[in-house]
Amino acid sequence: MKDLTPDAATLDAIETASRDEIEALQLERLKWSLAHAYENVPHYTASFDTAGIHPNDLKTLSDLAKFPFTVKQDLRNNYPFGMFAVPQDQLARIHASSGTTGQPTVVGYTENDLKNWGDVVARSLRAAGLKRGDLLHNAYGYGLFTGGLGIHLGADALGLTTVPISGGMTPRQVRLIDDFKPKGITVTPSYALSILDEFNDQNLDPRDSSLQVGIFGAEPWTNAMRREIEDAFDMHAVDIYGLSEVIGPGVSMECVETKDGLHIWEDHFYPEIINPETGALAEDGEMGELVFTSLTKEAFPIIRYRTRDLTRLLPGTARTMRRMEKVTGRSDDMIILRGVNVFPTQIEECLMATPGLAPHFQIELSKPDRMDVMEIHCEGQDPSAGDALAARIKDSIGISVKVSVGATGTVARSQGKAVRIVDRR
Ligand code: DLL
Repeated sequence: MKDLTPDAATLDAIETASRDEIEALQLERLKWSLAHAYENVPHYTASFDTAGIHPNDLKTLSDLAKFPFTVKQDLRNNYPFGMFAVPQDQLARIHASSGTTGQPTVVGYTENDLKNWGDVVARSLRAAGLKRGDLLHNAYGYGLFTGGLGIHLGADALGLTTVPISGGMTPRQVRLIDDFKPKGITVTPSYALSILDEFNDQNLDPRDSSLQVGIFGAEPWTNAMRREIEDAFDMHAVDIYGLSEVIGPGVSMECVETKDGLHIWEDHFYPEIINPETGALAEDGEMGELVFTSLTKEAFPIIRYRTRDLTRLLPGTARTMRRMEKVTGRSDDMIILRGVNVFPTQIEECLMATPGLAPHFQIELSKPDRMDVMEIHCEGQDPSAGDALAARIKDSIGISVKVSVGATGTVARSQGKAVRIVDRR
């Protein structure tokens, strides 16, 4: 793999600013953001008033903990445009996330918001090793999902040549990678695996492709999966994180030179970690639920939003901004099996460590009598690899599961976010 470390002279000044400088900027912007939300969004006026707190009460960054949380249900209650802080003639764009419960979460952007979003995504793509003139194959879905158009904005801002292929039509994905010779690919890790299979089906060696870096996000994936993908494509694999409610992709990004977790672009998004049960603030380094407050967003300011994503905050390395560890999973995706908490990423790690199994998997939960049963569907040639996986899971997670090893293609493939859990209980 080539060294893709970006030239230090091309970084934004704030990426290497001192902690004092970063915190001074955050405090100034946080005051603005709280006041903006309070004055323009009835939900925040009411929630701050109920909590007996006013934006002027924020004197230091740690005072933020006195403000109420915002949760997904608040956005649902204000569907579709009730959380917007600007009149419609200032709205340049709307996105929405599909949501599992039917009602989408709607978010909006002003021209300025789109500019800032483009800037943080450009910063992210640069951290992955891309620069002006490089060709980018953007296979995140275009449309209401923030992935495709969000990456596109940043690619434009950085001066890349974008192939806006979106998701789906896998044979054509491979064809265009082979013909156009992109340096980078942006795609969910699970869809990257489908593209990988298609390379093999077309008798093309993915290691011979032009790709030098893959920028993977929108769903959890493990370091074991990183090694698998890096080895299969002979390219770097780096992690990009974000969520619609906060802006979309580009909230945080892993640097290609360190691959040690994701630097949060703290000049636009203020992170906190809380204990998900009590809501109490956790120290940096402690695991918990990630909470974000936007510092610059005009159309859709978001205050102390509970992401339900589990991770911890770590000090800066390649950049001075703090890192978040690779997300283990969402609290919603945590399975409690006969008293043991399990995340799909733990299953992924075990699967990757078991020889003879392909990296595709789906977890089926059922309750044939009174006991919960977990069955892992995966793929391989040799059914005995399934026993090895079950033994490994028993050993490392402590739960007994059924494993069924099917032929290639038996596990549902994703073209975007993978569906890891099918709950039939
Ligand atoms: O998935 C934004 C995005 C697009 C990020 C493309 C990266 C690349 P939503 O559809 O609103 O937005 O889903 C957000 O996806 O709360 C996490 O649970 C999960 N997620 C996103 N990135 C990662 C990641 C986009 N790198 C939700 N690792 C978030 C783990 C991720 N989970």
